[in-house]
Amino acid sequence: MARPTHAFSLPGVANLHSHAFQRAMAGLAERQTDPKDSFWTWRETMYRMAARFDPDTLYAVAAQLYAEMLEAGYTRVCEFHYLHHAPDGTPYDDPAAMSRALVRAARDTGIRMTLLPVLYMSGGFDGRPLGERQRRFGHDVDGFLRLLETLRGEEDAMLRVGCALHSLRAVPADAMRAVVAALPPDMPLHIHIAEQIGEVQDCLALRGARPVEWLLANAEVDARWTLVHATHLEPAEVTGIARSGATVAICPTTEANLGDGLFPLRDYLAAGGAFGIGSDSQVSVSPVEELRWLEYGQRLSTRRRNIAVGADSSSVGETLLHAVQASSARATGFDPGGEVLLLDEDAPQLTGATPEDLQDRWIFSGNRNLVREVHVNGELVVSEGRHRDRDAIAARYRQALVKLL
Ligand code: NGQ
Ligand code: ZN
Repeated sequence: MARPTHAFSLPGVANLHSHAFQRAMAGLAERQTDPKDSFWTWRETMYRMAARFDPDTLYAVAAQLYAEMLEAGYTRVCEFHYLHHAPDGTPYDDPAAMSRALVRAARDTGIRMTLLPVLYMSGGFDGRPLGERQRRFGHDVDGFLRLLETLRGEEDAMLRVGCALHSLRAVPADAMRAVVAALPPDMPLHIHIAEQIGEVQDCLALRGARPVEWLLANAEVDARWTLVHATHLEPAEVTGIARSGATVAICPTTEANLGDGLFPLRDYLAAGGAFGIGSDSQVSVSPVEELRWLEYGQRLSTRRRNIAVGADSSSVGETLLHAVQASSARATGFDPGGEVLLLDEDAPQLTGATPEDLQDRWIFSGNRNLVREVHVNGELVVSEGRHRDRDAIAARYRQALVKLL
């Protein structure tokens, strides 16, 4: 099918950070168990959910999620995948079984995937061993590199394989160096970096520097790197990331949901930094909502309006969407192009839309989904706002959820 050339068409959006399995717990961690509930208590709930998955349920949940992503306008996803082994830590007969479940979900739904197998080795900066619930995440360096090599054999127009380091907490410095040195030079490399104040303090105490500061000093951070949740930054770290050419993956709805803090977008844009967005914990699966809250967070904290604008445009929607497009190829490893959305020209809130205001109207005119068609790599995967296999995928998801819950 030809690429639509149309006044209401826009390029598809890259989702730079996803943990697919967490789709199954969205909305199920919103009851206070202690007045001090935090990211760390949420993480215990998340680990209980993570322990229940097998390749079949992971496939069903990921397929539902990816169909939702396509309907919302995400056309490529970086899957930050660490549920590698059986719950007790024993590898599956096929050590790549969980990875393959995710790849199959992406292929069946028609979303482009950058699979990021995650290296996860220790339970904290002090090098303590993995906790019981973390065992299924773990690898040694050799086993991890073998997994990457196996999966690279599957690459094609719809699949790229990158590499993820879970966090500085979970990857000792020497393992980080060994893995990075062994990677093909063009491979995308993602890491969770500075999401919580607690990890910034632990990093300072045990490595003598803040996480971003430490990474910039101890790795050749460049355009192949994506720093996820670079939330807590000193001014020198803001300019350091911007100068390195790395992309920051900001996940506004998850960062709000988990009480992380606010990324210093205004300073980062002023420094010329690259960024993209991610749906991360899947409390929202919508590029519109991520971008809107990226801007609104800044408005709430500065008490000003129209913050995310650059030298090229005074439009917030255009600036945000342009930035997300500009970082996409480096962060995902896919060339640009071949992913097109068509917005609903009959939607009342797009009445009289022009190329100048279409992007602002898409992002800032409410919650009705305006995506009518989605084309990925020559295939029509969403039409009339519905994924081509929406009903069958949802039926399988419901069965999986009954098992998981
Ligand atoms: C994750 N998610 O790996 O799923 C993390 C939580 C951690 C987010 N940071 C676990 N949003 O960081 O240890
Ligand atoms: Zn994450």
